[in-house]
Amino acid sequence: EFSIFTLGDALITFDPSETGPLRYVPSFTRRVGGAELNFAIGCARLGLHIKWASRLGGDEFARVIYNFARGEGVDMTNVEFVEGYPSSLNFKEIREDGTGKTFYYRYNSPILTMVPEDIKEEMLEGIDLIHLTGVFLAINPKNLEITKRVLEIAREKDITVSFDPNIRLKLWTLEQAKAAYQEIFPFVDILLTGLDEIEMIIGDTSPKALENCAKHYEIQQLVVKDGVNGAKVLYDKTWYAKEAFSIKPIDTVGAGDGFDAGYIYSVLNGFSPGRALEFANAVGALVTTVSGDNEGLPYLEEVQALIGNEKVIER
Ligand code: KDG
Repeated sequence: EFSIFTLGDALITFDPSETGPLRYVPSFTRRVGGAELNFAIGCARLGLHIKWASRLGGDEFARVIYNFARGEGVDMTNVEFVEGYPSSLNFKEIREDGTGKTFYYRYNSPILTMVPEDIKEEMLEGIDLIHLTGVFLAINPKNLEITKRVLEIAREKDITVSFDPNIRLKLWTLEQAKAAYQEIFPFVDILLTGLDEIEMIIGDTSPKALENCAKHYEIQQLVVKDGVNGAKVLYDKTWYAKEAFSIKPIDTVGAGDGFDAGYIYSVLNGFSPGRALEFANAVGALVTTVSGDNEGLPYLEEVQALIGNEKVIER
């Protein structure tokens, strides 16, 4: 069994009862979100052992997040409750095409109590891969130090590192994001980025520019996600591409996290680059078919069914 480690903040997600501008939405469904937690749930559903390190508040919502994540099979050993901090909230606006907007109420997240010393070597004992994202970095400038501590231990122990920039311009500026990524990229083996994100970071999406970026930072696999246009990877100086599955999206939030989980599953299981992209595309597509940031994350059989075009017996 492969073991993965991730680190990040969770939110209570409020999904709107109706599509359209948030100001006209009368009611919401209370769910759970957070990029790294979505990734963790995606891994758990695919049968991987996943440790999620985090801090939760001292309120009722914190219990909701804890019980939900634990129920999904996420290893909660490194999750602690901190009194005096309320859980962060995220209200979503969803448009007719399934894309959306995020309205954060995320001012004093419990994860702000985490310090670099909280990252202990033992936490990473037996871990095959560490997955980090830019959301954790965006929450507070000091999270860079925590992330670097994880990366230093990863380097010492020779653990593979994957990273998703997950740019959230509602949490920090592009300049701040770029400065942080510059410090992180040299530690990254697998970069999983949206096409629009890498364009923002390096200002160019031509193959040559991406190849230079991978070379400069010694990134072994540079994966570029482009939604309905599919995904590609620069692997060992060669490009591989796969088109997306055509599926009607209901809620696209969390698709990138699902893609990451699918890609990491594929890497750990030794899939070829083309098969890894196909598998990850399938996970990402399935996420969008269900309302919620992680409810649509598939189990292994569901991914296989989509890829193999198997008929699912409904009744
Ligand atoms: O990637 C999906 C996440 O963005 C969502 O679940 C919550 O907005 C969120 C965040 O920033 O973690």
